[in-house]
Amino acid sequence: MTNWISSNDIRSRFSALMSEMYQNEVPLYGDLMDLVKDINQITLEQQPNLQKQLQHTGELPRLSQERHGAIRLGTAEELSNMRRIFAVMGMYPVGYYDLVPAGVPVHSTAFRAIDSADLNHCPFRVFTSLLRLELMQDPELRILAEQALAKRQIFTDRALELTTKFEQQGGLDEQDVQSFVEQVLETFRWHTDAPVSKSLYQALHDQHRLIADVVAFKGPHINHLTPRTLDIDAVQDSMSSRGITPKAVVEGPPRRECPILLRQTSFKALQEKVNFNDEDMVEQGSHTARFGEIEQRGLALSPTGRALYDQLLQQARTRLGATPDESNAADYVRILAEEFQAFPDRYIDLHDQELGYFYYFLQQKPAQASSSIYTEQDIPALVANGTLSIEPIVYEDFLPVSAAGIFQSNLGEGSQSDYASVSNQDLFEQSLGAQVFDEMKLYQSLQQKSLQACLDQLNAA
Ligand code: OOG
Ligand code: NI
Repeated sequence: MTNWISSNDIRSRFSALMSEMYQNEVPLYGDLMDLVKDINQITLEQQPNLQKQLQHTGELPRLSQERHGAIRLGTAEELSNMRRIFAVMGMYPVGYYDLVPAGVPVHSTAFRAIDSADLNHCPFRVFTSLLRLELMQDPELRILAEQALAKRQIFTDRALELTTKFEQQGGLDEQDVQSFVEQVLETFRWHTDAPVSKSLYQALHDQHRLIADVVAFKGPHINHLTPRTLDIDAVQDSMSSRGITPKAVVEGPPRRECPILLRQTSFKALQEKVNFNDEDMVEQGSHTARFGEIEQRGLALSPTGRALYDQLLQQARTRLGATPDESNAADYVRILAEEFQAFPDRYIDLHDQELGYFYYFLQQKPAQASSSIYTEQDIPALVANGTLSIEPIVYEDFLPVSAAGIFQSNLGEGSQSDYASVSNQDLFEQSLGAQVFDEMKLYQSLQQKSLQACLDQLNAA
C-alpha cells in the first residue's frame, strides 16, 4: 500500500520554500511581492471582467503563488540531472530558447507543468540555461573553466538518491518528500564562498560575466524569482516610490486592452560580497548576478499570431534604430504602440483570425434542437450566436528577445559579444537527455480538448 504525495503538491511545497529562501536572501523580493499583491487586488476591483475571466480559466486562485525563477547550469550532466529532479515535481522541459544570437552564450528551456489543472494547482516554472563553453574563444581559459565545473557537485547525494527512488517506485511518501524538497533547495542557494581564485574569476568575467556567474560558483544560485502582476505599468510606476529602480523599458508587447504573450520588467542586480577561496588563498571581491523581475501574462499566440508579433516587434526596433534604453525609452514606447496598431485588440477578432488560443465554454443549448451533429466547422457560428463563449489561454512560456533584454540589463553594458554559431536544439536535447515539448502543440491541444468537450455536450443534447 502506497501513500505517494502528488507531483503537484511536491511542486507547490518546493515553490513556497524557494520563495521563502529568496525572500531571506534578497529582501527586495519581498517588497516587490507586496507591491504586486496590492496592485493585483486594485486591478481586480477595477476590472470585474478580468476577475470573471480569471475565474473561468481557473487562474484566480493561483495568482498569489505564481512565480518563475531562473538558473544557469554549466554541464550536460547538471542539466540532465536537473531534468530528472524537476520531473519529480511534475515539471517538464518546454520550448527551446537560443540566446546566442543576442550575444549571451547559453541556450535554454523552461521547466513547468503542462496540463491546465496542474498549472492552476501550481504554475511554478524555472527558466533553465546551459552555458555553451564550447563557444569560448580562449582555449586555455576554457580548460580551466571545464576543470572547475568538473570538480563541483551541485546536487546533494540525498537529492539524487530520492530522485532515483522516485523513478524506481513511481512516487515518494510524505517523509521522503519533506526531505526531497529541503535537499533540492540546497542546489539553488546563494554561496558567499566561491571555490576559485579571484584572478580566475576575473579572467572568466572578462570573457563574459555570465561565464563567471556559472563557473566560479558552487552551484546555480537562483538569480531571480518573478511574481505575476495583472498591471505591469502600474507596478513599474510605483516601484520607484518604494525605492526600487526598474529597467528603462518594459520588454515585450505594448500595453493593450487584450494582453498578449508576456511583458516583463526587472530591477538592477545586487552587488554581493564574495570570498574567493581556491584553497591557496582567500580574497575578497564582489559579484552581481541576482536581480528582481515582474511580469504580466496574456494570450498564448498561435504560430500566425506569433509571426505577427515578431514582425511588429522587429519593425519597432528597426524604426528606433537602436537597442531600447534610458535614452530612447519614450520614443520606443510610442513607436511600439504605433506598430502594434496592426495587431487586433479584441478577443473575438483574435479568435476569429486564429491569432491566439482559447478555451471554449458552453453557455446555453441552441434555441432549436438540431438534428445534425455539431462539428468544428460550426464553432465560429456558435461563438457568434452566444452558444459558446471563449476565454484566452494564458501564455505559460518565455520570449527570447525579452530574455536577452533581461540578461543584458543585468549583465551590464558592453557585455554583448558576437558569437558565430547556429541555433542547436539537437545539441541541447542531447545534453538534456530528452526532447523538449513544443509549446505550440501544448496550447493547441488545450484548445482542442476544451472545444471537444463543448461539442460532446452539444451533441449529447
Ligand atoms: C534568465 C533570463 C530569462 C525571463 O524571464 O525571460 C528570464 C537568466 O537571467 O538567467 O528569466
Ligand atoms: Ni525571468
